[in-house]
Amino acid sequence: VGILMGRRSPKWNGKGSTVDFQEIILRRCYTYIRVVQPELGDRDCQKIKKAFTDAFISKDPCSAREEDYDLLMKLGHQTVPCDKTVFWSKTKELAHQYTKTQKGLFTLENTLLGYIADDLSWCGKVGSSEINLESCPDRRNCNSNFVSVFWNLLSKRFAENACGMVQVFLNGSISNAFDKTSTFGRVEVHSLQPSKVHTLKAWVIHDSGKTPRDTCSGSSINELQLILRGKNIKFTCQENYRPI
Ligand code: C8R
Repeated sequence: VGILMGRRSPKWNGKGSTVDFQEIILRRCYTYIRVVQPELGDRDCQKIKKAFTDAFISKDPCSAREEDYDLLMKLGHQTVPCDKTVFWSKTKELAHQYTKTQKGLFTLENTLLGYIADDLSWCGKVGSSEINLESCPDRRNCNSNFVSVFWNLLSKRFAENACGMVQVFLNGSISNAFDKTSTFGRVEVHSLQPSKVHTLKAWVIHDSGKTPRDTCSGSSINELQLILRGKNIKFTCQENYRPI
């Protein structure tokens, strides 16, 4: 053992599936529908667990398609009331604090499927019905991995369904508060429906103690403003929301 029978190096660059993935999604599903959002009404958590697992089990982890998640999206469908959608980019903690104190607001993690999947990792392997605990592909291996395709799809649907005034928390302590390669910049902004969304309100947040690196008058925010102008959606920007 040791030298001749050492551990093989992992196949993929990303970390393996979360241990107890199925138990975790089942438990989170029940917590969500019973405790977090009982208003949502009846959902079949066993079915949701099965649909989620069936989406990737036995499949090539680098060939995920949106269709793989069709049934899961159907079972997890949820509407967010107008004026209540909150997006974020590189400000996850802060956005979650905000939706915790301002009741009724929703980040994607405040919806059932976002809540279930937050911070988890998952993939399978061809020719096996097991979850891969060793490693999963990340962006270095392929774009069409199951985790990326899931978040892209869920984020797209979340933004397409938004209505009224929507908000976004951006990080002013990094060089591009609006990053067009992020999920927010690449997927969500472009999925907003001008027929439903009248205003996007951006909050540019500076970490106290750090020197601000981007502001409402910086060029990245200007880029965001131009995209919204093209869609006929009003844009407002404010720095440093504080009462949290
Ligand atoms: N959104 C995207 N990705 C999400 C997510 C989510 O709600 N929740 C988690 N855990 N993740 P980032 P971004 C994971 O770069 O790219 C939605 C994914 O693995 O700080 O702009 C949400 O509605 C993903 O690769 O932010 C939000 O508005 C990283 O975290 C944007 O998209 C993304 O982290 C945030 O995506």
